[in-house]
Amino acid sequence: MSRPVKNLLIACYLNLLMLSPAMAADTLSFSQTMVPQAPPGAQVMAGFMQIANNSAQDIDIISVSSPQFESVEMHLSKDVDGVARMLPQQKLSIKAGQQLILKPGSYHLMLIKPLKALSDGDTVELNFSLSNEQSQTLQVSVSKNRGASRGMRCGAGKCGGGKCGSN
Ligand SMILES: [Cu+2]
Repeated sequence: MSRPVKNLLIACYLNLLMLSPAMAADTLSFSQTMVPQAPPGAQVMAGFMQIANNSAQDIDIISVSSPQFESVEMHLSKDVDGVARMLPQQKLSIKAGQQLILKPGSYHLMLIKPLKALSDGDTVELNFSLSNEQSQTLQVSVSKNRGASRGMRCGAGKCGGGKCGSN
């Protein structure tokens, strides 16, 4: 390898080193976040969002928690033999530079047993633990029915009180 090329490579490498603190910013970025308001007395709420992995490595979300809920699970809605089921996921994997969409009928967060009732305009705090040992916090506002919640309630087989299809 000629010396000029080698020097150039070293210069590039040093540049990368200097850039790395900026790149150490959040591993995941969140957009289109939504927690639809649930009917009074509901014991579960859902969280939808787009999650982009900004890092150069594959990332798993290994757990999610919220100070406002007893627990948070990661679910995948799926048709199993014609029946809509929600399958708990041990993790949500997002490949380097890719994104994962959490939406009704697919992957979503299941917010279980709110410690107090949450309605339109309240904020839900979600804490994500990642496979790279980082954790990230996200604030999502609870929003009134935007259509998605209806599909969720019925599609998920959670239509308590004969409410399914009535709205
Ligand atoms: Cu679910």
